[in-house]
Amino acid sequence: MGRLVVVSNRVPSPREVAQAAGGLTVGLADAIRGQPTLWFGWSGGTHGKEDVAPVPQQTEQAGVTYATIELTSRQHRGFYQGFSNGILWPVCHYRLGLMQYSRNELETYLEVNTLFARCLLPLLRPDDVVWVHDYQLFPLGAALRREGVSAKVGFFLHIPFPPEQLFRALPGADLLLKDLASYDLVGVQTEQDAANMNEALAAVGVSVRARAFPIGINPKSFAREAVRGEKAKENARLIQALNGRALILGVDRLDYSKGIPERIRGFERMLQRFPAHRGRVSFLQVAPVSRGDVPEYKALRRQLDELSGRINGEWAEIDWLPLRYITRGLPRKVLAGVHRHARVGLVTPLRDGMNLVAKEYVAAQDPADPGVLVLSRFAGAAPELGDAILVNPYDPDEIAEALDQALGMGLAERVRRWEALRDAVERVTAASWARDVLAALDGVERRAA
Ligand code: GDG
Repeated sequence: MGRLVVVSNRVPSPREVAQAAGGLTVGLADAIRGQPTLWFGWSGGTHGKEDVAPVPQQTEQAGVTYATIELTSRQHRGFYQGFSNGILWPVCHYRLGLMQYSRNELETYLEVNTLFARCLLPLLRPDDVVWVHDYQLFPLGAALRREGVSAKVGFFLHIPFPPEQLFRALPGADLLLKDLASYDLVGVQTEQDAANMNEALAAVGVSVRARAFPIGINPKSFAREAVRGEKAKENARLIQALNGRALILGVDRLDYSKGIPERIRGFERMLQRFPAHRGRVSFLQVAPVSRGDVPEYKALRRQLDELSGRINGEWAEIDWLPLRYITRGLPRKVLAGVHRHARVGLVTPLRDGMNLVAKEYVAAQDPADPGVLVLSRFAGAAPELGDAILVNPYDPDEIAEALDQALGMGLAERVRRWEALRDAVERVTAASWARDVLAALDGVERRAA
């Protein structure tokens, strides 16, 4: 295989890659190790010169060349905040009603994809293999072909792909689907996503077919972090504050797809219906703020501030706080340690491409005394993690019953379920995911441009 060219909206800094934080970075860091790689994308910065084409800034570290461009603030607003996060994100998460469609933003989205293609073009070599990531870049393959690129180009969608009828309600959907025809390989997370996308592609007469490549984590390294993290001083303080009470843990970017208010209501329903847990459990929700400048995210934050305040006001005792809610991110090691200490991992997205947090919770457990995963049926991870307690996240009673079941579960059943989950988490890792996608891309016939 030739040089690997990774394209993603944001390019992680070399330091982020070295520390290998999220699943995507870990997977790619493993895949690119020892292989000449160019990583291209947006720097995260903006410039004010509308009429000047940006020049990629390049840095090199450990065999990887990082090439980034800046966008104007108009481009950033329309492409990123607007079309990517205000329109495509809700539609792909089955939330058509939250889409704030604007034709102007669709145009800026297409414009920035063309800009990416033009800026990447001079950096490409004929034998490169290009791997494009995620919903910000649906049209990039077609834009590269228009610039005359004949290299193999693959695409991977990290978020769900909704049913055909839902996706095609998005103005511009047919255009995005037709652009997918320019890729030599289209990968999605689950068989359901592949079926949905293939129905949509067939409806617009595109012959390329999507295939499922579920993403994984690096379970061994997360388990090591968890053992170290449980001993970190932040965790000693948490354990002391819990004073022997069982910990229920939620960890999500503050995003409406993650079902955080629904989950908190499920926890409250548990307190109402199962009084034995009052005073004996504590729920910690870690929810680092993300996309804080998109209106729906601001509204969600207000809603959560109010809900968490009301629940603590109503249920707390002078020596018991039912809910801890943190909108800052925690260091990865600390977080891994908290996962290990949690009796229940509560992962209830309304819809999620995969959800790496569920896999991280499993990897972090103590094999001799593992906790219980409560997982939404609508996470992409659910088909692989069927030995969790699966719930419908829209039903607070189902969440309450699952929490009660999890908190009361005996050691033998916890171990049996956890061993099955651990096998699943070890079966597909971040590295094997990246290898599988690249092997498939290597194996396909180059399509006509
Ligand atoms: C997208 C798709 C798909 C979270 N809070 C903190 C923190 N995190 C880390 C988690 C995990 C990552 O962020 C989140 O990954 P998820 O997969 O759960 O969710 P998205 O960010 O929505 O990711 C998703 C994924 O892409 C990969 O394809 O699975 O479906 O939506 O690694 O641990 N990390 C630290 N502090 C925090 O407070 N350090």
